[in-house]
Amino acid sequence: MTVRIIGAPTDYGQDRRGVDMGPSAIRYAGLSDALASAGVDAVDAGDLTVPRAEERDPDARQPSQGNAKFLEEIEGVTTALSGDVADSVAAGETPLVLGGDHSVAIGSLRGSARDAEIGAVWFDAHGDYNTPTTSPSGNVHGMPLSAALGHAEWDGVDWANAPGLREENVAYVGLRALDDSEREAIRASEMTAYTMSDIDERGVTDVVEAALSVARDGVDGVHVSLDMDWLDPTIAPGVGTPVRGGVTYREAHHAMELVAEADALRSMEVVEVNPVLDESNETASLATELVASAFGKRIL
Ligand code: HAR
Ligand code: MN
Ligand code: MN
Ligand code: MN
Repeated sequence: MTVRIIGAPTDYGQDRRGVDMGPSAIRYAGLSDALASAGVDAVDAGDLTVPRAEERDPDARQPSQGNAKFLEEIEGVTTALSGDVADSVAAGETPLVLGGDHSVAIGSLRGSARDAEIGAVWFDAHGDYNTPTTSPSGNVHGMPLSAALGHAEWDGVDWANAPGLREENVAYVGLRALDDSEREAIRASEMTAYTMSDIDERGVTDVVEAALSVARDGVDGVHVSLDMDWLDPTIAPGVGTPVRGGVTYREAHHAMELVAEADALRSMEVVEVNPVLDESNETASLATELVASAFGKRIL
């Protein structure tokens, strides 16, 4: 397997500067060694060019963009990203996108689904299912799934849709922080949602196996989206929106090992690493370890 590393150093999707340094922090933490330890060949495509947020106005938006901040900038970043992801898949590689905040998923999903039907497993504390209308914050990192699924509020925002992704093939793992309208929308959707309570009751093996089978059912491959705030903040402090009660180190590793075992990985992203908020780059370091497990690293 050849993995193409694509850095997306963007922080337009949320309010806390520093997450744009995520790709550097993850590489510095030893990503290429981690991938080598998984036995895959890695090609580093470098970073996308992203204009600095200080030079842009979050409120310079069209009425059609609702509450969504920096939507034009996010269009630029995710359009470039989706092209690179799609080209990488077409070349027979497995793209690994380094965020950046979770708005990059709009580009990863659209690119991964350019010529295919895909599913997605969303490892996250959050639902990321708000729309420009329902979002309490206006931050697009809380909206990528509704955008990719082409919800009505995104009509006319074609660059954000991933037509090859259907709700029926989306599974959440580890949810624990939803807005009220988001909770209702998830309940009304065809997506499958496993919360932290499900992990408490059923264990991580059962939950992740179920999520993977939902995602891979009848599709060409699976996109794995790993938001580092999925993990408990005691082991992953370097994120912009930490939520207590996340998965442990062992649970996270085992979940990623199950991803590798499923042998359905088409594309992956690891997002929300913010080195400014981190402690000695430990969140970035953990990200590299989890990526290695997802790409097949074994203890023995
Ligand atoms: N739901 C909240 C909002 O829409 C918080 C979203 C936080 N999202 C992430 N990504 N950190 O999962 O603003
Ligand atoms: Mn997220
Ligand atoms: Mn999150
Ligand atoms: Mn295991």
